[in-house]
This record gives sequence, C-alpha cells and structure tokens, in this order.
Amino acid sequence: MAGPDTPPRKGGEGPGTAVITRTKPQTKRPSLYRVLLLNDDYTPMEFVVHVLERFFNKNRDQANTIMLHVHHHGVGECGVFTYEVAETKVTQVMDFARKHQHPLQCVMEKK
Ligand code: TYC
Repeated sequence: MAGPDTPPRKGGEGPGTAVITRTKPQTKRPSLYRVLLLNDDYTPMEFVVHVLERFFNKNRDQANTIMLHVHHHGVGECGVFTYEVAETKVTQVMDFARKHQHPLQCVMEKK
C-alpha cells in the first residue's frame, strides 16, 4: 500500500470518493455601525448643522432635521458605515468640536 512508490493519499481522493472543499460562499458582508450625535446644552445649533453637512454629506434641510431630532430626543443617527469609516467619522467630528471648544459628542454603535 503506501510505500516508497505510492505516496499516502491526503485528501480522500481515489475511486468512489470526493472531497467537498467549500460549502458556503467565501464573501462575508461587513458589520455595519451607526454614527450618532448626542445632545448637549451648549453646542450651537448652527455648528451641529455644519458638522452634518461637512462630515455626513447632508444638505441643509436634512442636517436641520437631524439636528432638531437630536435636540428634542437626545440622540440621533448621522449615518451607517463600516467599522473603519464610522471610526473615522467619530474622530473627525470629535476633533472638529474640540478645536472649536464645543462639548458635542459623537459615538458609534453596532447595528
Ligand atoms: N441643544 C443644543 C442647543 O440648544 C443644540 C444641539 C443639537 C447640540 C444637537 C448638540 O447634537 C446636538 N444649542
């Protein structure tokens, strides 16, 4: 049987046998994350609208609607992104708010 002339069969190949190498598609959809703005009593409304236009590509009306939602409900969604994009948005908003000395908070959460 397996000797110098007949290398051992590793994959189960041979008469009457088969190996199924893959049973599911190799693509996986990435996890998605919501980026949220939190309300506070000090950040000017116009600054929040500007943040939504600048970092989340909202038009003036969309930005106003989201800002007012956050103002009235305490939290609101700016967008949904893959992990690294969401992390970048949060960092950009937090850096921009700090630079302008506003206490605006931006966070991400898994969908
Ligand atoms: N509440 C703030 C004000 O009255 C406005 C505001 C809205 C602040 C949304 C933060 O994420 C925020 N000036």
